[in-house]
Amino acid sequence: IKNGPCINRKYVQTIVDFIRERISILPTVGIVCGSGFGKIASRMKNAQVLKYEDIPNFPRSTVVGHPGNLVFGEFGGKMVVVMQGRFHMYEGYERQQIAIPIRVMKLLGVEILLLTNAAGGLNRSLKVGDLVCIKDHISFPGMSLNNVLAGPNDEDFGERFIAISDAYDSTLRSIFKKVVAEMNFSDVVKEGVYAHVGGPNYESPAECRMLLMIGADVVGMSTAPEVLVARHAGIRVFALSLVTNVSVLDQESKEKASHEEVLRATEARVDDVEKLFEEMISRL
Ligand code: CYT
Repeated sequence: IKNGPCINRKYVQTIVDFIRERISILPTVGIVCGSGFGKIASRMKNAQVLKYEDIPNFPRSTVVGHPGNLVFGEFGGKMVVVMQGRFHMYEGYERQQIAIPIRVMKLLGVEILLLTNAAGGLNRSLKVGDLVCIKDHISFPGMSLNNVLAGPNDEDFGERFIAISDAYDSTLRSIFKKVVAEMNFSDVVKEGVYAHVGGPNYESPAECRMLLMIGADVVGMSTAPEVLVARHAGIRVFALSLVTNVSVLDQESKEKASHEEVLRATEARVDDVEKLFEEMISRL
């Protein structure tokens, strides 16, 4: 196992100091925006923006649909920081670098993290546009020593060995479900297991059949590493997948996944997610 940069307390503190010198807002809630979800921040009040490229030691966004901004502001009556654009290992980052923004959030004071992602729908009951509240995950990189937490452990953040049986906070899921029912979104919201794969290619039909067989409902290339870093540091987590395409299980099918399709599907649902999150945050 290679040691990438050690994302220890000192490394993260330099970033936090840089942010604190420029931003007066002290966030308690963090949001990570998946592909095309950057718009979630559009209703924030008194927003202050830092570009990733202007923050020393911070990774850069390289994927279309991931603008690369940290936005601070008021949302749902709370102080919030939004990551417009996330990092994936397939972009070439050392796996430890995925931890940087989450540890920055921790030192800024974030206690609750909401994550979004674009995902393929494996479960045949899922349709494009459905939202899946994640209750558990299967992470192939996580299980195979491409785990974001592998490497020297910084005890300042958390313990070496952590339980993740309660990673997806049941109280936060209940609050979300209540908001969903009250705002009449019940018919498009489900709950399920997220399979995390390395990417960057979309999954093959045989891979999708396997994922379905082992108990996954949706599949994507993100979220699980950030969840692990957040749980390691004691941040409570809520994660939501948007089904941007229905996974192809049959080689003979003419259907094909594409990033354009993913961004189109997100565009159609991002305002709804923004409203649900705003209401959910107001109840935290
Ligand atoms: N797969 C994926 N859609 C997919 O089918 N990894 C993201 C979005």
